[in-house]
Amino acid sequence: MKRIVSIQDISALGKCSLTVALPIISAMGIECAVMPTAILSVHTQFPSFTFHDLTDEMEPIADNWKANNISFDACYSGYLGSYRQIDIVSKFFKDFGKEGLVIVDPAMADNGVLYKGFTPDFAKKMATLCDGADLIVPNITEACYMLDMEYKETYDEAYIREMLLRLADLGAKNAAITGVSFEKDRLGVMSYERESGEFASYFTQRQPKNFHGTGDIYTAAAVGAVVNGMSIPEALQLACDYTAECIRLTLLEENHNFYGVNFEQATPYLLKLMGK
Ligand code: PXL
Repeated sequence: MKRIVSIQDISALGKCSLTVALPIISAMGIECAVMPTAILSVHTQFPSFTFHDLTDEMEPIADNWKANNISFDACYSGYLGSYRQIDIVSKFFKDFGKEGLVIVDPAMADNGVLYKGFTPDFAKKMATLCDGADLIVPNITEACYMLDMEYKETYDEAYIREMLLRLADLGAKNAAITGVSFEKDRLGVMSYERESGEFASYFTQRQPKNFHGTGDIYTAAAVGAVVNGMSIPEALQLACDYTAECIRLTLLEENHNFYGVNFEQATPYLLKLMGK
């Protein structure tokens, strides 16, 4: 069986990071190991939350995995809770990413602003983690913070293409930007492969509302799809379709959560997309 390690926080309630990565990757028939970066009562989009940093646990866990001869088909990082974690994850990728894929989701911002607790300096340091990655999947806001580019609400394809080229210059083999929209009712992803110089894009019907945690769902599904043998553009498409379906199902519920989407009941659709 293939094995992925997901490096991000546990928001104990809130349907993001590890509480979505684990079930999604498991449902895709892949073992999912976890390296928790912090434990929060709820994610930081709630009015209040507790936060317990787990930086000190990460190196001992990695050392123990080394002692136990563990390897991964993919290592992927999401929400990191401290500056030091960026160096720890960078070393982790060097140690464990040689035989597998390295994927970075620099989960730290959306809608033009950084999440609570992050600074522009943190974003610059996160950019260093992209060097050598097989794939990075920032949204537009995260890309702007990492690249020092102006955040625009309205933009054209040239703006996204320039952003992708600059993301690739950070050292990533493939760069994808999520949450891209060139037409009012279409939303999706645009990507760039450095070696071939090829761009790809994929859009689905834009759902009438945005939800928290969708970036984490997107990345988990994309990583699972690549590890299951899809090409990166195919995996980015699958993740787009799956995330859109999660939002659609959420909106069917009258008193739906504000904090996360119905990814659970979209599982049969995810498996259908995987051809299972
Ligand atoms: O979904 C991104 C995310 C992950 N983890 C934590 C968050 C957020 C977004 O706000 O607060 C703790």
